[in-house]
Amino acid sequence: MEVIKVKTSQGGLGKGNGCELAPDLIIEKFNEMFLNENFLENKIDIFDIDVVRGNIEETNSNIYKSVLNFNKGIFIGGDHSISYNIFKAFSTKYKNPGLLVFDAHPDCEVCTDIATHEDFVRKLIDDCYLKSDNIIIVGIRSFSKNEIEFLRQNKIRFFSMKDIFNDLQNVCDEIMELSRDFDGLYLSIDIDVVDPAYAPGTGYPEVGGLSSRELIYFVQRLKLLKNLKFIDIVEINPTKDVNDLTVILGAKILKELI
Ligand SMILES: [Mn+2]
Repeated sequence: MEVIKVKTSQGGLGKGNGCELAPDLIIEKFNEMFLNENFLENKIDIFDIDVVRGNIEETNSNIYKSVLNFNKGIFIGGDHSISYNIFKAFSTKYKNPGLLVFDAHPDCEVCTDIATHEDFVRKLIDDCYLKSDNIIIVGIRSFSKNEIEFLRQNKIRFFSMKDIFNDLQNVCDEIMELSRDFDGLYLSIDIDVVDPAYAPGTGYPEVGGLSSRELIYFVQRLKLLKNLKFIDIVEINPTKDVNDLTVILGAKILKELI
């Protein structure tokens, strides 16, 4: 499997500073792990996207151009704004591309000129790279009025943390069913979907989230989807981490995904 490092926090509005350190540390922990839970020893080929310090436009255009070269891959960020350009490139490859996002937040704030980690989902829709029917958001539990209005107006499907708590397995069944409709599926995992008790190393910790085991459960099922082509893991911030727990969780997710 191709693993692509995207070492930037330029779209993280300051809160993401430090996320650029995550890819190298995650790979380091990954390399210390043995078999995954399916008893497989999985190998990865590592690539790096060229990040231009202090120049988000150039960084973004490098992300877009580099991603066009991949047909499958796991991207390790980085702040969540990277998903904008990765998905934009991904969307050129499919007739009916879908986005499945795990996140504590909908990332649907009113858009800025350049995508940030607070508005990339809305911007993908506004810029017509993503149909609002083709997005599923999972695990949200913190949102602004603006964002809920946007989700409702655009009839965007979401499963809140409350829905998941009530019925984890059925929610997962439903997500699997919905995800099969797309000819290409992109899975984006913002680590803040996990409870900060398990994943403290992130910019906007939100209590009441998934346990690490619950996220692993989702990941182990979702990876069985044949149309799943692109994945990203974002918003891990080693400078805010405790005992490397969040970095280790990132490495574990990577291990289970391959
Ligand atoms: Mn996010």
